[in-house]
Amino acid sequence: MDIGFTEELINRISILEPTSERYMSISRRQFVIGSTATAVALFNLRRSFAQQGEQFSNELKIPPLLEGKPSVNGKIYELTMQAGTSEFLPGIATPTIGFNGSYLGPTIHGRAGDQLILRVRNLLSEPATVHWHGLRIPARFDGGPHQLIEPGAVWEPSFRINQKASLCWYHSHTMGRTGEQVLRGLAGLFLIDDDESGSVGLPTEYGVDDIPLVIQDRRFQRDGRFDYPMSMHDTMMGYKGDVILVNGSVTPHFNILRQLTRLRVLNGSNSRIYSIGRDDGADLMIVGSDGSLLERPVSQRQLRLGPGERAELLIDAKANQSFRLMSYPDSVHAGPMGRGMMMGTMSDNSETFPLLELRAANFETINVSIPTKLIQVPNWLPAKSTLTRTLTLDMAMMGMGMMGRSNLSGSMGINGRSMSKERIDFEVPAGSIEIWEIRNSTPLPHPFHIHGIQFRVLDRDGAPPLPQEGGLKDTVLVDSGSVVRVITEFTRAASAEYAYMYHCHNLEHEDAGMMGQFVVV
Ligand SMILES: [Cu+2]
Repeated sequence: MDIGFTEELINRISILEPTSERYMSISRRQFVIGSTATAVALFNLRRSFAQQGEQFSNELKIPPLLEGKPSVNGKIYELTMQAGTSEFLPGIATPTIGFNGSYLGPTIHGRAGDQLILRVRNLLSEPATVHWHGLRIPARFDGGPHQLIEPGAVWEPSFRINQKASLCWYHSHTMGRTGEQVLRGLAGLFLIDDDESGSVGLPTEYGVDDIPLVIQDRRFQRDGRFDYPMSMHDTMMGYKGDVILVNGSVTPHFNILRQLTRLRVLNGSNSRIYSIGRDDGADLMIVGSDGSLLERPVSQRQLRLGPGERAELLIDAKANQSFRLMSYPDSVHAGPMGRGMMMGTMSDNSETFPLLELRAANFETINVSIPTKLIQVPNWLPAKSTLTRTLTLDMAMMGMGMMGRSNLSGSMGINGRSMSKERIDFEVPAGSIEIWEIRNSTPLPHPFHIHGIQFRVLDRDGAPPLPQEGGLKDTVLVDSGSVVRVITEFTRAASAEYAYMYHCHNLEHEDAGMMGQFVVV
């Protein structure tokens, strides 16, 4: 087993040579990798798709908006988890699962102050949970691993939205099976509006000039099924696909209808980190993070987005202009081990590939002004914090010696312990402000997520947070060897029965035990 992992890793390193081609679809790269008959067959399956994909002939799917039905107790949202098939590759049916459809789910739409009732029905043949990622709600409604919905059962959490306008999301959080269930389709968006965000001059017409983008990567087997083998490599590095889906569409295009278009991007992938940029040399204008808008727009060449993170972009287009959103190789190399033999390929995010083509129609270009000020982002003073809590992300790597601590029961953990549903890792006093210092002692980057709260990033290795991190966040990338400090106030209750989770949002790492539980009392 040890040798197998090492050999596989070395094989990959020799494969992932830099390419001089401007675009090289990952599918073609896979062909270069493939030497067995199976790989060639896979390539043949994909070749027509890859060529078609490069013309971006698929129109971007937009998840339907789900509005709540008014009732005396609040707005009722009906969600049904169901199985079906989806056609991602032409003429090929892929078995998938989703909410109110066969893949992904509708975009739940609510406003700050709304009382919601979410009626979640499970028509799958397996138990699942639904976690409301980014929502500041009591833990008993949070949908963590303790809140299994059995086949045929209905779960009906009810809570008030009490947070900033933002793009949150919902997804399976089933113990040990989150990666697989999200991969098959159990995820959707949760869009929160408020008066403040509606008055700053950003586009707000969903599907017209306010466009959600759920970015995911998948591998397919020859028969069309998703390939999720959970090999040692996939567990350690996280699952990486070679076909990109945006809202379930393969290499799609979107027709820009207005001069200003807002793109709300969710990295809904299991483990891939995207470095998003435009292929026409223009900067990206970033206006929002996970849990709020930023205080003012930020221009950057690229936007690095880890699994579970969101960002809002503003596209200022000219008529008849066409360009692509790309993902570029991750500029942050792996840790100490990565700098030597691994040449930065340790994290496996080294490819360049297109995500989406944006085509501006022949609209009338007028000088729409871009807002220079957005919102006041809530903040907490470090001096008000009562505790700094250190959380060290650890992993054991077979065949490569132990990374981090040595007493892990699974292969991944936090502070030397793998996740156990039976163990509460710590208690946070209700109403207290705490600084959490997240240390990464592994050779891989980890997107760290805390349930039930939104935080501010205080610093990265002592330096100020990235400009794109200036809004509220619930998930933050912590690179190998790095220390990231976040601060927040814990206002919502969590009992031992339904604790809050904190974990790596690389779903393979989460399923392998890089997760813990805390209560707020
Ligand atoms: Cu991780």
